[in-house]
Amino acid sequence: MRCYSSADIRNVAILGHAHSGKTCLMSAILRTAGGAVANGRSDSGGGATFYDEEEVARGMTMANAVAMAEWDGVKLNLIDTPGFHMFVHEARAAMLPVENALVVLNAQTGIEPVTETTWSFADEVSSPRIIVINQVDHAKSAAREEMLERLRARWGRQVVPVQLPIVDESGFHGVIDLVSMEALFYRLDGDGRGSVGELPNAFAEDARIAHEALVELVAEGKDELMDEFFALGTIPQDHLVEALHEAIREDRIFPVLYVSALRNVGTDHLLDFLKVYAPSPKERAPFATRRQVRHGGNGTAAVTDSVETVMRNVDDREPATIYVYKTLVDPFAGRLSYFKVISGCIRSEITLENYARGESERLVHPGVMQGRRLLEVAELHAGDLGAVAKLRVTQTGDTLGVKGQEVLMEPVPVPEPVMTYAIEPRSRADEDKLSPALHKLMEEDLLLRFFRDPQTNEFLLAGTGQLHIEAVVARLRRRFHVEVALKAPKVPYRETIRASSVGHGRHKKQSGGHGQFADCRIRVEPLARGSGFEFVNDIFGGSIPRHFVPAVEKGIQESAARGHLAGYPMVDFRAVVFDGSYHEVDSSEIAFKMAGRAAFRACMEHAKPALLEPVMRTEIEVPEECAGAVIGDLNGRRGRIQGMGSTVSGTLIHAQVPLAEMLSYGTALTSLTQGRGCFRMEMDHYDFVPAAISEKIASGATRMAASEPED
Ligand SMILES: Nc1nc2c(ncn2[C@@H]2O[C@H](COP(=O)(O)OP(=O)(O)OP(=O)(O)O)[C@@H](O)[C@H]2O)c(=O)[nH]1
Ligand SMILES: [Mg+2]
Repeated sequence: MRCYSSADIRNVAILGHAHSGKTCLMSAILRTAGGAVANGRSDSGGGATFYDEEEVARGMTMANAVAMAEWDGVKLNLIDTPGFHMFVHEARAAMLPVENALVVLNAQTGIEPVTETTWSFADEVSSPRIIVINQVDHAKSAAREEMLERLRARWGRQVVPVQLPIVDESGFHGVIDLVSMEALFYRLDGDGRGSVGELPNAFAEDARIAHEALVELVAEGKDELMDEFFALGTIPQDHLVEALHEAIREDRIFPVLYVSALRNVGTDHLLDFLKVYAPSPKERAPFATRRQVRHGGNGTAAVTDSVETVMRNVDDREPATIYVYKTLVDPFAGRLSYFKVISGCIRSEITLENYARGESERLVHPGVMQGRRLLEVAELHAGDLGAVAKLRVTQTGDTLGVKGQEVLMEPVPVPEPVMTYAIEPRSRADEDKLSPALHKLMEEDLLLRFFRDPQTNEFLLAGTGQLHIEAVVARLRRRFHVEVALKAPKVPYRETIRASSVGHGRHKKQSGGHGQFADCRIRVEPLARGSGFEFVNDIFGGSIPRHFVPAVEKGIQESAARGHLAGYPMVDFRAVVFDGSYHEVDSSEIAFKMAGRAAFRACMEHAKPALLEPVMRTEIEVPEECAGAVIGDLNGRRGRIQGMGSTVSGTLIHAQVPLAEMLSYGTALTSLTQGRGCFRMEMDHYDFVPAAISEKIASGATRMAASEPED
């Protein structure tokens, strides 16, 4: 495999709503460039970038997939991202390693909810955006001008076509390059390579107008180009190419291209476009990294640490630094770490420090990814995307670099999981294999959480929704041969208090030799939502020796973690220890911990404990005629409508709804909208559970308090 220098690399993330055709486009690109496993039509399931059977079975991308295409002297590193809302955080993680976002739209529907979300991810990092309108072959494609109007209404007048699609009675079979004014014609389901032909008369006038609009927009804001434009009525092609490249790099223009990924039309032109106009990693702004600096310690000054920002240019001459943006764990081949070369040059056998984990790692035979295959390369230059097998401790989000040149990249934030399910291993053997298998899956999937319910001792899996957890269960079976049964989802309730109260806890035992003695008085006070837990030591005069106070706090926290009403952790309160007594010989940390627990329990008698539930910020998109029924249903789910808007494909409803009412919302929405609605939700805040419901939850819960272990 050939090595490419930074200037000959293009890193591109493919973003967009579910089913816009991103994976299909990736396959079309790979087929056209000729490097991919040939597999017939570009949409067939086993494409180079479908990672596992779950994705094939469900026909959707669930995690970022990486492949590369060599095209006319450049290497394109492509990251195919999921468009289903449940996995959209992956698209966000894909933005760090790339310099370009290819935003794929479905020609029938245009901008959809996830298009907006992923657009905002690109916006966050000021990434250039190239808009690709796909599925132009479809009979129901929206009219070209109407679609452009919609895009401009949303994203501004920087949206400008650089191509015209040639659609006539024989369908979509060609494109006109609005820079060179050449027409390219394609064979449907062919090799994706167009042949230059005569510009059809019927399109000549449209092409001329569109060319002028493009030239004008590119020239705007550049005095010398404007002068040239006014003097000549146009800009010479080489100036136009250069200026368009610059405008795209600086995010001043969002170019629009047209393809049919399914029929492989327009693909080579898209590749040419990326080669000429998409910025290479060399052209990006330097990465801002952090470095911990130690001051003082020379005998007089105290040692202090501070953090400074270090800018890293994407340059081979800078110290080698890589950022791991994805991990894949294979039961046989082991761990595969996908990385971005932030700076420097990576060769086989290089040893790099993993700063955060304080370990060094040797990169043996690093290479580039082609789907699941690792192709070895001699060198990876600054800005390239690579991968390496069998790192020992490195995880997604870690930075590695040359010893003594410690820097850290800020990892891409991962949202909190919203749904928790209980799972039950089918047999003892399954139970033994469960935890190691899940820990491997969690390395790949940062949103997956695995823990035990302290109340029922059940195994719990938390993720972004039912589909996510079902896919994990299927992966456990297929990849690790672990069988588990999925049980009903759980709501992560919390408990809190509504009133202040005081409590007294005394722990006293006289059994044989040493006795045990501790005594404390505490006060609990409610705090604002989201405050968590605060502890205040208000002991004067040493009624409890200072070194025993942390034990009191520990006792309170342990008891609070088990809740009071229904076994859920208690939050948003302050505990103040203000008095107590001790015994010179019999007092111990354990005794004070026990007294802390007892005092906390005593407080609960008068602190008016209450249950809190998660309330979700929900967005539901439905056809206009279904909006009334959907809102009525939301009211029945204790939902509060926050606002409504209209989108291209219907009505968008914003609401806040308790998670407990949304556990099987997918099914309900499907039947309310005949499958045409979609929704997404994320955690907004915790709120009190209404009394009647709270009583039911409390009476249904297995109380642990009575059987609290004595340690
Ligand atoms: N007619 C037509 N159908 C297409 C085209 N591109 C994709 N499709 C179809 O659209 C469906 C979805 O395609 P995918 O490539 O899996 O879509 P995606 O954007 O990767 O979807 P997610 O991975 O879920 O985000 C498939 O059934 C494709 O056959 C196209 O150019 N024309
Ligand atoms: Mg896909």
